[in-house]
Formats: sequence, structure tokens, C-alpha cells
Amino acid sequence: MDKHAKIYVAGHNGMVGSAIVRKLQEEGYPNLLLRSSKELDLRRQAEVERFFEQEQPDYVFLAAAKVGGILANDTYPAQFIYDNLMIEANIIHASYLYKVKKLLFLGSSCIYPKYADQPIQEEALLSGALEPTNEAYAIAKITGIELCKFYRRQYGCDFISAMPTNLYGINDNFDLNSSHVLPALLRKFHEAKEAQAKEVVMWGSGTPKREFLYVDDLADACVHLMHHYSDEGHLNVGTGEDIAIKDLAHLIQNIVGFQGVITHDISKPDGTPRKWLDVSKIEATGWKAQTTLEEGIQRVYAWYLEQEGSKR
Ligand code: GFB
Repeated sequence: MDKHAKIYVAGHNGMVGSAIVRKLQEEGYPNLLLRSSKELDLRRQAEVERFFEQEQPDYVFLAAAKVGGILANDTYPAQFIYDNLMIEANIIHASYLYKVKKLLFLGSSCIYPKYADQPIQEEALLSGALEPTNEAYAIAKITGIELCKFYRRQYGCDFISAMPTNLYGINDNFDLNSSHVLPALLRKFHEAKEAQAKEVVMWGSGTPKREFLYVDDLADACVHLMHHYSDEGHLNVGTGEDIAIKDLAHLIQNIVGFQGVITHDISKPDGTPRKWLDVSKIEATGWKAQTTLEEGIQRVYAWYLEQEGSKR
């Protein structure tokens, strides 16, 4: 990417998009093209095509998406499939029409079958049934990968896809009904500590395992792939290590310093038992995650406390 190239980061107000913007700014890219969802509704084809016609971006990071934790995915499947399909189809097609030099699409590790062999290799895609709690989101994300693949095959577009594992970081969503597990537990432990409560309730059995990647590491991977990867196959992006949810809870409890007990609400779903990514392909391109889980949680907790402080 030329330093003066026009780079569109779709979804720059979200956790992932804002991390990509930070990374690009750090690397000295001054010409970033950014639009909030109020300024540009990516679900509307005419609006998206008008924007691309006017702005003619050279590169696109497609980080705009409707995302949420297990309960939000399970409760609003129509919104998850519709919003994501429209956003992807509109941006990918407009990128083809207006000759974008390269586009990076971001998916998610939930695209893989519920009972995929572990660690999950890229080839496991479409080899089995999906996890029902996030099937709608997964189908939309699988479609995004396939769009990139087929636009490359038919039109020769340089569109690539990366599949990150569960992400966390600053600018995450801390709403307890729609968030992912890590920000939810951080908030629950913090509020319980402040209120000197005796217990924190976590969802499910705590036995499922998840792999957590710090969002700035993902942003680093995205820029790295823009520079060094141009191929049809999507690439997994993760740390290579996973952790049981109950162990994650203990880790967060210690970082926050909550003294009480943890109980389980087993009326809430567990979801996929495990989705540990095989990251050998991306590591072979020269990229590796840098932030340990403990370090990442400490950074997010410090940021969370700052936000809470500024609200007072
Ligand atoms: O992070 P999470 O919502 O998403 O949940 P998924 C992971 C695990 O943490 C599940 C448990 O087993 C939850 O039951 N958990 C325990 C909690 N306590 C809590 C809590 O307070 N809040 C939440 N949210 N979970 C999502 C998908 O799946 O992950 C998306 O639905 C996407 O499609 C995303 O792929 C990365 O990892 O289960």
C-alpha cells in the first residue's frame, strides 16, 4: 500500500475498525476514508455505490458488521443475517465496480462446523453442520468469504479474507445482553466488587473453550495481510491457545480483584464446545500474535476504568 493511497476502513467506529485505524495511523497512512453508519448506511446498495463512485478508494478494510455475543446472535438471527449479507454484498460489489486495488474481508471463527476437528484448519469450512446459536451470522460470514473467492476467480479482483477467533479490546461492547463473554465478565466482576456483592453469575457451564485475540493484534494481522497475502483461500487469525470459560472467569476475577464466588446460570446456552484455530498458515506468512491474554485483559480493564471515571 502506497503511503498516500486512499484507504477506506468500513466500520471505523467499531472495536475492530477503530483498531485498524489506529494501526494505519501509527504506520503513517494519512489518507483514510471514514464514514459513520449515520453518514452512510452500508445496507443500502445505491448509497454505497454513490459513495464509491465519488470517493474511489484504492484499498478497503471491510470491518463493518453487525456483531454480538451468544445471546444476541441467538435472539436476533434475522438482523444478523440480513445486515451482514447486505453490508458485504454492497461493499464487495462496489469495490469490483470501482476497481479497488485490494480488499480485506473479516469473518469469524464461527464459520466452521460445530464439531470441527481441533485445531480447526481452513479446509474445515463447509464440511459439517454449524452451531445453531450463531448459524445466521455464520452463514452471512461464509457468504462474504465466497464472494471474495468468486470475484477473484471470475473478475480477477484482489479480495482476501481473514477469519479471526473471538476478539476483545478497547471500544468493545459492555452491554450485558448483547456483549461477548470477556467484556461481560469484566463488567460483572467490576460492578460486583464496587457493590461488595457476594457472587457473580456467569452463563452456561463454563466448560466450553474459546481462543481470545487482542484486537490490536488483529489490526496488525490485517495490515500485514494487505501487504503480504493475495490468494483465494481465507486465513485463520488467532493466538494458537484457548482457555475454558471458567478459567477465563478466574483470570478476570483476579485481575479485577473480586473476592466473592462465581455461580452459573445454566439456562443460558454454552454454544460451540471448542473453536481453537490452526494458525500455521498465517504464521508461515511471518505474522504472530504478540499480546498475552493476561496483558490484554489488564489493558482493557485500565481502559474500562478510565471510561467509567470520565462518566462521573
Ligand atoms: O462470547 P460469547 O457470547 O460467544 O460466549 P461465542 C462464549 C461463552 O461464554 C459461552 C459463556 O459458552 C457463554 O455461555 N459466558 C459465560 C458468557 N458468561 C457469559 C456472559 O456473561 N456473557 C456472555 N456473552 N457469555 C459468539 C457468536 O459466540 O462469538 C458470534 O455468537 C461470534 O457469532 C462471536 O462468532 C465471536 O463464542 O459462543
